[in-house]
Amino acid sequence: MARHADTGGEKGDLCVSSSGVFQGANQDPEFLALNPRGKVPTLKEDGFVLSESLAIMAYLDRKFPEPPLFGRSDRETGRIWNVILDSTDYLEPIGQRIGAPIFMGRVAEERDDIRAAQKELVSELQKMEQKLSRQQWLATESLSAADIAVYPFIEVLLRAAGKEEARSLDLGLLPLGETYPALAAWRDRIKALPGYDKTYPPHWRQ
Ligand SMILES: N[C@@H](CCC(=O)N[C@@H](CS)C(=O)NCC(=O)O)C(=O)O
Repeated sequence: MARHADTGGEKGDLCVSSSGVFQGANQDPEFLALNPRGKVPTLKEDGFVLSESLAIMAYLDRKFPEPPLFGRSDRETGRIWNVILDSTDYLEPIGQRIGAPIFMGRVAEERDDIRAAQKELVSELQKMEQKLSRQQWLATESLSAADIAVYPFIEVLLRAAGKEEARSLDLGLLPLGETYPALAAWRDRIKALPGYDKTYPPHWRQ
């Protein structure tokens, strides 16, 4: 079950349990002993166990300070957290209102709420698009924890948009570059990072 992954090649390797999570391996007693919520990522290092992706990122940043993921100055750190919290408090819940019904085959039942969430999503994505048409990364002049935290929300949305269930919704997300060229270019920059392939969920390749 344990799989080796890393944070982009520059922060050193860590061991996360990820393969098999969607086949139920995260409910193994061995895994639940590490993380009773049965969630990935979960990090184990010489008996030290940590869950929650942001906590793991903060830990790795402290352990491998170069390049810093949480900023080189007070203002950078503030901006990075601003982007992270904007995404966890707003973008992620909006994305879930759209993605969950698609993945769970409940589009017909939840169509009204999906439509409402779609409007909110467009507003969030347009803000990102405007920002990324002026700068390469979301919070600072180089890759930061903000980009790493936001990226999976975008990727899950795109995966949902590609599902048969999403066809009737006209989400306007595919191809991303047509509506959001700067966001698409940012996504390409993330995908080109060293180690990206190792972080890609194995079951998404199937
Ligand atoms: N807030 C957590 C979310 C973790 C999470 O939801 N992980 C998902 C995969 S992205 C998971 O483990 N799902 C398996 C399950 O819930 O059974 C974090 O950022 O680490």
